[in-house]
Amino acid sequence: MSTPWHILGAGSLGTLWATRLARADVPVRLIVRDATRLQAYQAAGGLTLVEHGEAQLYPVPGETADSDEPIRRLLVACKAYDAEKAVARLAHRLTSDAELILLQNGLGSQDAVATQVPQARCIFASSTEGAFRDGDWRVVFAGHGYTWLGDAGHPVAPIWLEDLSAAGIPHEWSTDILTRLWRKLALNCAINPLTVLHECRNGGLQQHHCEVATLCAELTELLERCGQPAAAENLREEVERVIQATAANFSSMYQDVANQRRTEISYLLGHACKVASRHQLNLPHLNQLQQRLIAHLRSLGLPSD
Ligand code: NAD
Ligand code: KPL
Repeated sequence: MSTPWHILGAGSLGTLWATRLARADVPVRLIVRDATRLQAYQAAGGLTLVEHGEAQLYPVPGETADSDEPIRRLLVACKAYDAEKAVARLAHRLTSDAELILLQNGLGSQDAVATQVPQARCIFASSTEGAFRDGDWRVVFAGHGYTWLGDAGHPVAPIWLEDLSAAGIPHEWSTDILTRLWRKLALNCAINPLTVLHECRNGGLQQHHCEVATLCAELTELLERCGQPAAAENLREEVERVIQATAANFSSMYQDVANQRRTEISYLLGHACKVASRHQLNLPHLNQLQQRLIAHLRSLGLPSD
């Protein structure tokens, strides 16, 4: 039997991957938070994927971190702020040749996870696929996209990419995954906080053209200073293009705030400001944006980290 995929986190992306792998007869196990969640999961009978309006149930076996099967291949599908703790609970089950695929948005959580599991190979991912939960253990496949995977320290692609091909998960092995993650982080920093503060759709930022341009100039400076010149190229033009192309959408951070969910601010704007200060780079507008966003989140009673 081929190596099983353990999926940590039964949320939107975790379910999207688990169900497609299971559909292709790839062995999959779902790791849920605790015994209570496991009981609820077993009562539901599996994970449901809703695609093109049709729901299909996949009876993926579930377990908790306390199960004792060794883990060789782990998809970490938690939010960035949960990843380090969630992986720490599994560290004792990882084999000496274990590989982790880290699906988190932003930067910072990947290094925190890698420090927890020095024996494992950590592969970073950046995804433009979109999914959301419309019930417990149910996910709607909302936006087709692509997932780039890469390992900054080791350019050879892993053999299990063939499982992704079999499962119809569009992907590409990337030798510049850090550049991709920094570019996405910069886009998210230029767009998402402003949509929260101005309470608008992405397209609403066309009324705040100067503010966006000033942020892009500071983000460009940051990317160049921290050794990511390729991620800095024509950033403002791409931000403007994304604002136009996604004008009718609400950004992911806007949606988190509107649904009173914790945001990933520390791994996006917070990470950018932290790295800037490490490089003694003065970026006043980016820092001010972070302060405004933190104050706004606190005023709503939401975590600001
Ligand atoms: P989600 O909140 O839907 O799912 C995360 C899941 O992890 C939750 O079910 C949570 O209960 C679970 N979890 C947390 N700690 C756990 C633990 N210790 N043990 C077991 N389970 C645990 O999140 P998501 O939307 O799937 O996002 C995951 C990551 O992917 C984020 O960084 C997000 O920014 C990124 N991302 C999401 C999308 C999307 O469309 N949803 C698209 C691109 C990138
Ligand atoms: O990725 C995005 C998000 O909503 O998180 C966009 C808006 C496309 C860029 O910031």
